Amino acid sequence: MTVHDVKHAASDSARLEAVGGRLSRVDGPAKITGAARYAVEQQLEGLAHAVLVDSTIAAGKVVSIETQAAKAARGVIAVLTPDTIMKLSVASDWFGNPLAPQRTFCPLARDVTYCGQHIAVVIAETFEQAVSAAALVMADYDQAPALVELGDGTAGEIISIEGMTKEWGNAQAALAEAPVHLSAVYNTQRSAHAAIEPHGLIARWEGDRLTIWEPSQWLDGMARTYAEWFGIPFENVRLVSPYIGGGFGSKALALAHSAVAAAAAKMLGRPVKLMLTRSQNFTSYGGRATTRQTIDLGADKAGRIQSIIHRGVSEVSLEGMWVEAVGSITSIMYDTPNFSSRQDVVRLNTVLPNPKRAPGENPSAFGIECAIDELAHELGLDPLEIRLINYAEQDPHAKKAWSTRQLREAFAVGAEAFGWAKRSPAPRSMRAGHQLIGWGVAAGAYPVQRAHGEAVVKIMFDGSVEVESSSIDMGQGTYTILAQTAAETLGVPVSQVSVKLGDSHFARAGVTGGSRLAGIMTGAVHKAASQALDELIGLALSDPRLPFHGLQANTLAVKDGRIGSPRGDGPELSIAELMSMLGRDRIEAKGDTLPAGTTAEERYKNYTTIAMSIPHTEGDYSRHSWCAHFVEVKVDEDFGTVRVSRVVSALDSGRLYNPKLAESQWKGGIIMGIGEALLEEGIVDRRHGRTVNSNFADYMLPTNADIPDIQTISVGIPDPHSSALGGKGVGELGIVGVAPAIANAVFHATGKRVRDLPITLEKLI
Ligand code: MCN
Ligand code: MOS
Repeated sequence: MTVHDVKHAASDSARLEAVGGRLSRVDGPAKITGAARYAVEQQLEGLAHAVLVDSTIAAGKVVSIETQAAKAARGVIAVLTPDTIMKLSVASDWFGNPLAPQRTFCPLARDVTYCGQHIAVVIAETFEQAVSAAALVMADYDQAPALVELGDGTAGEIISIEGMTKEWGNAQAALAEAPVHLSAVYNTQRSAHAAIEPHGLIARWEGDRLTIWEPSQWLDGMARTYAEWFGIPFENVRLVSPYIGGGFGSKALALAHSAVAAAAAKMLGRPVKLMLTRSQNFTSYGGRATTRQTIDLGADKAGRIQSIIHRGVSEVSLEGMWVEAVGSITSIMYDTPNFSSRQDVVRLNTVLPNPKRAPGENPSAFGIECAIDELAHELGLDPLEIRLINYAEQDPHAKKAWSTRQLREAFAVGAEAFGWAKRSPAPRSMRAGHQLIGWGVAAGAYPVQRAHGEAVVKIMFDGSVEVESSSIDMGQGTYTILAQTAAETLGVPVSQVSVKLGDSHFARAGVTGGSRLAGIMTGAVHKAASQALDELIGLALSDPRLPFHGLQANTLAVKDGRIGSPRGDGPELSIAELMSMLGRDRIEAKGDTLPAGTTAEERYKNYTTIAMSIPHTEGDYSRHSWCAHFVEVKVDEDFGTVRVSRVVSALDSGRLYNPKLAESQWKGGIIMGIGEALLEEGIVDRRHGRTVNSNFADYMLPTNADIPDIQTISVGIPDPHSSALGGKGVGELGIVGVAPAIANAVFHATGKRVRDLPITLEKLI
């Protein structure tokens, strides 16, 4: 290698490693070699194993629980029931609002509200002994009829969610006057998160200090919940979650099984490990709720929308609240002078549903993006053209300018790459032998959710850099983008940076949800690293023993791990040499993005609740990520089997911190959308309210053979209103709009409009 080659190679790797470079995951080798240790792989002295016993009815009372045989079984330490497990305090909600503080919380149920609810737990010396003894626990029930179906005669209490009502103009009158009408009902199914790593935890008490090893999307929020359950100070709880095998929204909260394990550990004075079985991962916590939405569209003959009336409903459990907000993007996709949207929930004997990747936005897109396709067909317009005719130049609901909206570009670039111009408009007009070919398009959006973040950056004596945050990486790429941010800000190679995440004793972080972590944490690390660098440069300039002292320079720069004049002339030292000459073992800076004057209480709230999240319409702008999916399907004319044969998606997530990882995120979302459109469905037995396909054999997920080549194209531009470094959300955007794009393609292929997901073959033949 010549000097020129070395310099060239250094600048290539600097580009790769800087923010915006396509660096491969820095945690990849640890995962591939097995060195990455997941939370519940922790080996502890004296560990006991807990196995849960679940209700086999969906509604009624546990009259008695027979535990004698289990207690007498080999290795059993204890069998706990609702009568014998310790009672906890009721924890506050996502916003930190206290819930029924006068009541106690029993994590094992006597009054059963869903099938699979935990009613007892067996703790034994080994896992096998606990499994075998749990099978000996027998419960007697007084069974009541279960409420299982959204919108049928057996449905439970209907609650109107007033805060989600959106109205402007006069939607009813405008609909009546519009020359063109469309009215349709769209249904989306219950679906599971299906993360590879199951839920579970290890709980250990030392006096009144609790350590929990548990996969978690929100260490600080979960630590707050444990502290409130057990009435101990927040600081006494430590959550550890260095790697996570997927969460998709399900791992943000401590759940009933978490409370059982922590209570058992306290009662027994031993660390306890509790893992949910694969089947319990379908029944112990909710997936995406079943939804139904009715859409009425009124338009003029040219296809301009005059009115949208939207009514949505989602299922919820008898206790607790989770709203799958199906009207969430209905109000922003198209320009309309008149609009009305309302949301209800229906209480059923089901487990409390959870957020799952783009909760609300995803089913919301299924309604509006199918409806606009139906309207286009009725008017003989191209589905792309009708979207441009109704293009919203500003947020029609908030009446604010978009921060950035590259959706027109997404339509244009996506259509070009897909070859949309070659589409023949009539349904059933494209085929290859026995296969009907359909081309469909749909758009999607996801709001930019923001909050404040905190990070610690340490420059060490040997020139290495450590970044610490209690935020997490469940596969999105947090380790990598934070290493890139620190490396770029400090001017050191990524190989010198180690990022430590997943410990609640590190600098605080809020929930990893709403695709907000990357924007928040790159901002916090950039700030902390800048502070550390300023300190380093300040020391280097002011210390008379150093060669920079006589230069009278007012600043220095660090490049490739070496500090010197920004012009590249004069003396130069490695960071390690500089630290040694300064006699320092580290320079440490804690940076946060909170406004000056933030109180300690607000700070705590910012990280342990979602009460301080900044609305996406704050100030002068409405902030969202945008996308357009173009899909080709092949439908077998005789059998009705649907194959997705091509996907081209153009997406606007603003500036990308790492395009390689962002593309992988988008593709993950698109694959999940294909599963939702064609395969996934949590099937509930209507007689007993029991989930019947609670395993990976019967719950259909897309595998490699179901997934075609997916092309993703970034059309984003830096958005200064959305984050410190100009990025918008990536993680959830990809799934939004996939299912309607596929449904629209299936209509184009077959002439059949399927408005109920998943689109299975019996709906087509
Ligand atoms: N990114 C980027 N440029 C941006 C924004 C993000 O390059 N402007 C890339 C980064 O690699 C970043 C990743 O995309 O690590 C995701 O960033 P962001 O959109 O901020 O999302 P979060 O980090 O907050 O991750 C949460 C999000 C959510 S809410 C769900 S649900 C989801 C998702 O991420 N669950 C996932 N992606 C997942 N990916 C995996 N592998 N597993 C899950 O459980
Ligand atoms: Mo994502 S569903 O907001 O964790």
